[in-house]
Amino acid sequence: MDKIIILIIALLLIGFIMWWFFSKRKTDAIEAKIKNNTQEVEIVVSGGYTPNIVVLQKDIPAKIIFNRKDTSNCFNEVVFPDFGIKEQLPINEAFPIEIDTKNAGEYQYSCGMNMFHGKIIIK
Ligand SMILES: [Cu+2]
Repeated sequence: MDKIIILIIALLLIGFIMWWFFSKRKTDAIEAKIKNNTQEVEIVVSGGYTPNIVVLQKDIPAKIIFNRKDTSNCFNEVVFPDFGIKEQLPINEAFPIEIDTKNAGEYQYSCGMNMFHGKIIIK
């Protein structure tokens, strides 16, 4: 009897871990919406970047619209080292940043202090 209870608890635990892992992954990566040969995605800046991973289509002009809600100095700047982009983010204002999508790959971006990170995947 004890063994069955332990087995059930173990299965529930595994199920919970898998659910947590996959649901988190799913909500983390967002594909940009394509409209009239441009693609756009909004990233909310509040204690981090949400969604944290953005998927863009290669060769379609892309705009990432940062919406900064967080007033902490940490998010004053956003830096895309691979694209040579370093921008000041206004608070409570949509701020579009154009991304060159001609090269597929994974690109990290961060706050000006390199503390908070997000990722762009072009494919
Ligand atoms: Cu920072």
